[in-house]
Amino acid sequence: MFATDDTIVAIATPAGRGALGVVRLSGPRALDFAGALLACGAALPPRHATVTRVTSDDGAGAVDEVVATFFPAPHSYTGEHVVEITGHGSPVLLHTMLERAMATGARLAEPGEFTLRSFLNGKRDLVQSEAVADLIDAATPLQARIAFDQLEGTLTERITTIDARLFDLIARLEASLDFPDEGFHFIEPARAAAEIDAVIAALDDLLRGAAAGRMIREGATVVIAGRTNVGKSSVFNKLSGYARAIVTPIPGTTRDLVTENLNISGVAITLVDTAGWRETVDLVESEGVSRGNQARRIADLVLLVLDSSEPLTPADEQLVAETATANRIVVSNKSDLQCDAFFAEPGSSVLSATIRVSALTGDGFATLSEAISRALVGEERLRDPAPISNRRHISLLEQCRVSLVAARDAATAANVPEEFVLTDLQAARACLDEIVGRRTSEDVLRHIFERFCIGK
Ligand SMILES: Nc1nc2c(ncn2[C@@H]2O[C@H](COP(=O)(O)OP(=O)(O)OP(=O)(O)O)[C@@H](O)[C@H]2O)c(=O)[nH]1
Ligand SMILES: [Mg+2]
Repeated sequence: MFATDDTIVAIATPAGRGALGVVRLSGPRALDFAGALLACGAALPPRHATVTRVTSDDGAGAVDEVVATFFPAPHSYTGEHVVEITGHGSPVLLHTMLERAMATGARLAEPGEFTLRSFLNGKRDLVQSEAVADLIDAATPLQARIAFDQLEGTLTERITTIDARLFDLIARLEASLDFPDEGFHFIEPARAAAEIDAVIAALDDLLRGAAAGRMIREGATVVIAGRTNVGKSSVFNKLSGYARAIVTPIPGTTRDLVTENLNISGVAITLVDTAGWRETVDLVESEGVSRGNQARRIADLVLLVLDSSEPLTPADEQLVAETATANRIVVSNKSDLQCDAFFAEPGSSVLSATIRVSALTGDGFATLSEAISRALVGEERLRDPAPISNRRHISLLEQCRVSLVAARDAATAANVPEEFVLTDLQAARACLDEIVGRRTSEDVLRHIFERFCIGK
């Protein structure tokens, strides 16, 4: 099991120089160990910022002026005694404090160990602990908003409500089983089935936004595809905001995959430019084309670029057909040029659904950006993000749903003993317990907290 009886220490601010740096101690002896460093000793009034100094090794002088704050258990981040010492953000000074605290007996904290302790001490559940890491890792304001909502307990509350309904149902079924001879049912099977259906509906409501939530949390891969010279790299550069990829009038300019990380309406996107699609005997180019094909297959969204100044070619048509079932936006580029021939194409329904842009003038790019975020996440979810976004939670909720469906079917079937219904309901509850961390294996906990930074 995890040890929580010792006192841990870490630098809580990022590596490198900064205006301020924080060393944090947590555990039963946090105050003693901090006191050994500070000119004021352990005389830190609770929850007050105390201006003091860090003494030099020999105790004769001082090495930094700091502000120290003592948060007595249980009213601290970890639920244990915590001391935070804020000094100047010099790596040398911060390491001096760290080493001195370790020499006195504190142990260097593992990644995420402060948050792990807060979880083990019941300060926050597993969903909220994971949200701490998500909040720190957030690359867009939308990601941060979802993480903060989860930290505040919105998802926990939804799960707790569902759990309470299951608990109540299980209690009534068990009571019926306890008094078999009376032939009295605390809950009739049909009533139980209806209640299980209501819980399934609540789960479905939660799961409805899961794909969008996951996309916002994890980010999406958007691949630009098209035949040579349609302006893929030009579109890529325009979306990226600078001339990242080489653009020339020569077909076959791009050979490799070129990637750029962007934030489009709050969605973190890895945008990928690919080699123009064509038959070629050039070894380098054909490797590029094959990498482009692979990228297209794993994309969350394909931007298929066409050149609206020219009639469609067989290569265009083949790509249109190939990407028809993918999540796709057809972009007709070069809208600044004469494009009569293109839009006069007979019978091509694709063309009526294209977004017209000009990578040269920037025309149509606002519409394109909106279309990208809408295709990935949906308009509604951008305004009101789903409460659920983490794969672990989603997969456990799906497992929970499977057990509930089995329980409902058992409740409605003739001659299925109530024990069967109960077993499935208990399995469903176990999934919910695992989400919030009431019943989570040590391995899973280790895995979750490993991704935290040191000092959090
Ligand atoms: N007029 C006009 N020219 C454009 C536009 N977009 C791209 N071009 C030109 O089209 C040519 C090809 O552009 P690229 O962006 O290199 O095209 P690509 O699809 O990446 O080409 P490959 O990498 O060779 O497949 C260049 O000469 C660009 O300047 C546009 O919107 N309008
Ligand atoms: Mg290119």
